[in-house]
Amino acid sequence: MTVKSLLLAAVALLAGVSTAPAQSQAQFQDRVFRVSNGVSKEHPMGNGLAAMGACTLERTGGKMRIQPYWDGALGNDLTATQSVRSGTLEMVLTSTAPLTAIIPSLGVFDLPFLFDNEEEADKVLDGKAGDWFAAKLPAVGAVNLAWWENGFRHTTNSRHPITKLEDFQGVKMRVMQNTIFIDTFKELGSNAVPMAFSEIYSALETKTVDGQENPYNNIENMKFYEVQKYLTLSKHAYSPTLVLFSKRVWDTLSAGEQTVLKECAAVGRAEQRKVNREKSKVSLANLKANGMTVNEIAPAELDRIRGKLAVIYDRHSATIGKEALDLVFGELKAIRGK
Ligand code: TK8
Repeated sequence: MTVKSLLLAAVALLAGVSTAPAQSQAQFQDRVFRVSNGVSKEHPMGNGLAAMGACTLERTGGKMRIQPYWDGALGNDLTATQSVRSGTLEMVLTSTAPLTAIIPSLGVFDLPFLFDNEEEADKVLDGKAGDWFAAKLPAVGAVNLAWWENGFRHTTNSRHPITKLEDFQGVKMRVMQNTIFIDTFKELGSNAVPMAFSEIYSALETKTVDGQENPYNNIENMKFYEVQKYLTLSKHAYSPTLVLFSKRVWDTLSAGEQTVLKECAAVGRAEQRKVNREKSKVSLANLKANGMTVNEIAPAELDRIRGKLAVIYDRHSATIGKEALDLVFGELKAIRGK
């Protein structure tokens, strides 16, 4: 080191300015971030978390570890989210639906038949609309690292095939703890019973409820086929998954650590969506192989059901809010070209 550079370093030191190269400032500390899941470890959420965890270990020289917990061991969507908000839990993978009491505008994703396909969902969630919703989370104590996928929801029950609107009449249907889902299934004529995900299997087994609605992967992952005879391919809603991180913990991390988490959550997103969609096809076949009677609803009848549910949009638009509705429907119009 020349005399000149020594003098410059001394001056910088006195001025409190680090002379270390930028990249070494991203000091990675030994971290273990626990993540709560309602599903079991064989679910594609596990593939996403494995990819995300491999990424964080690689990017931090083995310092930052993602530690999944399964089957609601650390709470259900809502209670685990409350733990994340309080800072007693680092992460949770949760559907948006149970959080609408905290952020009402998320209810837009619960509107029946909002999305027609995954491509639309990805474009809306990964674009300015998804960013708009994510920007609301720090105010309630969370940071959304990325949008992952729960998926398109279908209906199962133990009483009879649902082939037409009238078949919903009187069916006791478990729904997520969400006012729009409760209202939707009441409008169809069902007795909507809000319940946490972890309670579904025993409620179906004891006939406390007749049916429930979830993506194929969840129906298989939780073995609902053991206690449900009929699967109707209603595709009545698409559920996004939030990868929520505790803001209290987030604020203790360096900028470098925060960047690794965000970028690795995006790596996990690609893997989780890919496996979720691949597995969804196999899962439907497995449900049939496990004895479920599967039926589709005729297009004309599905239009009739969609028409019946149009009122849900009117009844919940005020709660969701004009800005969220205009944003999502504006994005969908741009995507669909109409
Ligand atoms: C799992 C839940 C589940 C959801 C439900 O934690 O509750 O029916 O579809 O995926 O988020």
